[in-house]
Amino acid sequence: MSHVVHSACPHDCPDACSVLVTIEDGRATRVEGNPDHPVTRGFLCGKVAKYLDRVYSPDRVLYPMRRVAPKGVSGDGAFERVSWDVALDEIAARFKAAAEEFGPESILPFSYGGTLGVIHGNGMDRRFFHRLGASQLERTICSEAGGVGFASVTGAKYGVEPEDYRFARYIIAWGANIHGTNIHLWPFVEEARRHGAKLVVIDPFRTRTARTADWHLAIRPGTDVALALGLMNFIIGRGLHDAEFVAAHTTGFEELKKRAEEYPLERVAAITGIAAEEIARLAQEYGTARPSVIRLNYGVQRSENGGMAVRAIAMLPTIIGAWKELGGGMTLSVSGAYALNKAKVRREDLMAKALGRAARTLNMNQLGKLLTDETLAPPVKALFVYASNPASVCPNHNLVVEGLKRKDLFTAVHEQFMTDTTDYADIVLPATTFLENKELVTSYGHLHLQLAEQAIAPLGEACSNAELFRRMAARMGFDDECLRASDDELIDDALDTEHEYLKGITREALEREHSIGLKVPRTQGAYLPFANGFATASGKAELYSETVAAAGLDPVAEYVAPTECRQSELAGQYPLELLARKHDNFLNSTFCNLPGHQKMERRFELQMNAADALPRGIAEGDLLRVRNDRGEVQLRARVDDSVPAGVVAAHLDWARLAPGGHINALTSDRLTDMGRAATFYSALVEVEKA
Ligand SMILES: Nc1nc2c(c(=O)[nH]1)N[C@H]1C(S)=C(S)[C@@H](COP(=O)(O)OP(=O)(O)OC[C@H]3O[C@@H](n4cnc5c(=O)[nH]c(N)nc54)[C@H](O)[C@@H]3O)O[C@H]1N2
Ligand SMILES: Nc1nc2c(c(=O)[nH]1)N[C@H]1C(S)=C(S)[C@@H](COP(=O)(O)OP(=O)(O)OC[C@H]3O[C@@H](n4cnc5c(=O)[nH]c(N)nc54)[C@H](O)[C@@H]3O)O[C@H]1N2
Ligand code: SF4
Ligand SMILES: [Mo]
Repeated sequence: MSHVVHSACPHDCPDACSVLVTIEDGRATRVEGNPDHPVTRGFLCGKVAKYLDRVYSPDRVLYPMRRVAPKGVSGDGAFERVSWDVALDEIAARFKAAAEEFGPESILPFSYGGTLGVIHGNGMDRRFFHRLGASQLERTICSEAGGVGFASVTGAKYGVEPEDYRFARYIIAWGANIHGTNIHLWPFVEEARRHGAKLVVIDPFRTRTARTADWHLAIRPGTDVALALGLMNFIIGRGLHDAEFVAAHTTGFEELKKRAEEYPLERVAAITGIAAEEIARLAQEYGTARPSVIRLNYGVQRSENGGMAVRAIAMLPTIIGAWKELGGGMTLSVSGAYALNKAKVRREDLMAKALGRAARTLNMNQLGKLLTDETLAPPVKALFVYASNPASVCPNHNLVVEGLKRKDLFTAVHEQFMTDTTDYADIVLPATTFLENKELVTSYGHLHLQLAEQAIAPLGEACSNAELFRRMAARMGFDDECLRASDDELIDDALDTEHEYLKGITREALEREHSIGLKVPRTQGAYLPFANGFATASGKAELYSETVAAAGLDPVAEYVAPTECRQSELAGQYPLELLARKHDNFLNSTFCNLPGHQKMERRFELQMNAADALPRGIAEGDLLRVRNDRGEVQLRARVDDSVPAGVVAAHLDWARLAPGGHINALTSDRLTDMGRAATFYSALVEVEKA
């Protein structure tokens, strides 16, 4: 007897796939992409197609564990199995002790993208930590610079939906590895190309997307502001902009025109490393092709000036009026359309109950600093990690490890596997995978809200995030009713809104239909988010922004070189720009430990251009030392055409699996110009044979 359950993938990926799970005798025997879902269209990525290897892996953490060996020691004998009661009692006791001596803000929750689900990723956990009065985590490791930059022009994270890419005739993938990180957009791009669309990729790395594109421009990292201003200078100079749209829907065009004039082709070529003729050709084509769409993913904004880069790029579709046409405009994220009642789910008001005010906010990108800074008051004495692997994914890794090793720091980790982070945990708690949970799943890449049904019972003693924090609340003696809410009640709270985009979407409707399109405004079926105005206070796209000026930045846009880039003083010592990228077949640090997934990747290599390898006497396969002031890593040389001269690239993996040290030992915890986000792609290194 087998049956099929509708689930949805809540991993940190724009595609948020509809997943069909076949169940036989209580065991999941097959996962597939739902053929009826308008974006999933019957296939899954290579990572999740093999998801059952993860769910039923012999390495799953299935019981609570307590450390018996010193921190940093892992493997057999490092932990002993304990009961849930013992584990929760110990956490509660340590939390109470920390709160008594240093106040509850000495406790820090740390979570990110293990699950983006509404109730397990951002639901009961928030309620619990708000009620506790713990420090708040500034969750800006991924998308905040771009989010702020984009909204500074348009007012909200709305954008072209994937289904409409088929209508575009000019597509720019700008810092967007569609093939690797957003595969369900690809069939729509291909459909457009069959109808004559041109695909241009702007990326320093020759990704799979770049290799299959019509044109690849290998831009120098961190110089996109200059390219965008240069393109606008050309477009405005030739009168290719849409004067009518600009007049009706923007403010600050004259200021922009003046600023752009400071970016003539030759100057932009010198900054970006792209030939002047190519910039002119791109401007001419983009300025005249209709409809045109820019897929801007998050690559551009992992640079120190990433907020301004996204702001400048967001002006392009605006000045040419691309937003007016079906298949025209830009997509960074469409998450703004998910107007759920987040306040009701997260209950920030509970902080007042604990503290009489809002708790302080600590930035996740600077975890190492936070844990080692002796002046921080109160200090962080207890850390609760869930849905994240900070000892792998955080920049300035060596400092993170130094902090996690602190003997007086208590660390609890809720995980599916023993990871880099559990290597420093005092207590490890077993977490479910998404097949074991019911969940409300949004997306930052499409407009279909989904309800994932629980497909299988939790394995071993694993429990979901929401259940974990219900249990924690009870242990701490919190009697608030909202801390006992069931998964269904949390879903109902999220859907409790009058917002027009969610009209008629109830839990019952989702249980019946599994996936329901958001009720965004449509004209003859077409969703054109900014055709008739923008979501800013003025209703206009702000090419000149007082808010940006108030943040101490140029109110229009201006190229400011990152502190670590080839034009900087540091470049004398460390002349190469490092891109510490994601693997196409892992999801950040997720899947790195699974043998079947490992087989799909070449790992622990440094990709470099012959122009940089030859003068250093480096040949393919050589063992290399890659270093800067923060750390040193050993990797094997791979000399190929993936990167231009002056750029080297490596990939994120698990620190505990990296034979020559972890790549994030080289990345910086400096923050971006907007949004206080991470700067993974602004790091200089030097390379030599080991
Ligand atoms: N397979 C897979 N899929 C994933 C993930 C994964 O790890 N693996 N991660 C998920 C997550 S968390 C996210 S946020 C999304 C992100 O998805 P993407 O936004 O696609 O993320 P990145 O791969 O960081 O960056 C995209 C591209 O930007 C390029 N880039 C770097 N610096 C610059 C620059 O200065 N200018 C320009 N123009 N390009 C630059 C990089 O070389 C990279 O190819 O993907 C999600 N999907
Ligand atoms: N060098 C470098 N570093 C990077 C990046 C990069 O491109 N280069 N990308 C950055 C980006 S964009 C992001 S978003 C971050 C991502 O950083 P993280 O959000 O930490 O992402 P993952 O590495 O996927 O780790 C998620 C962990 O959560 C666990 N998990 C999954 N589901 C659940 C659950 O339901 N409950 C619990 N308790 N645990 C669960 C998984 O087993 C996994 O170990 O990494 C950042 N770090
Ligand atoms: S990781 Fe992304 S592409 Fe893969 S199944 Fe999940 S949502 Fe789909
Ligand atoms: Mo991310």
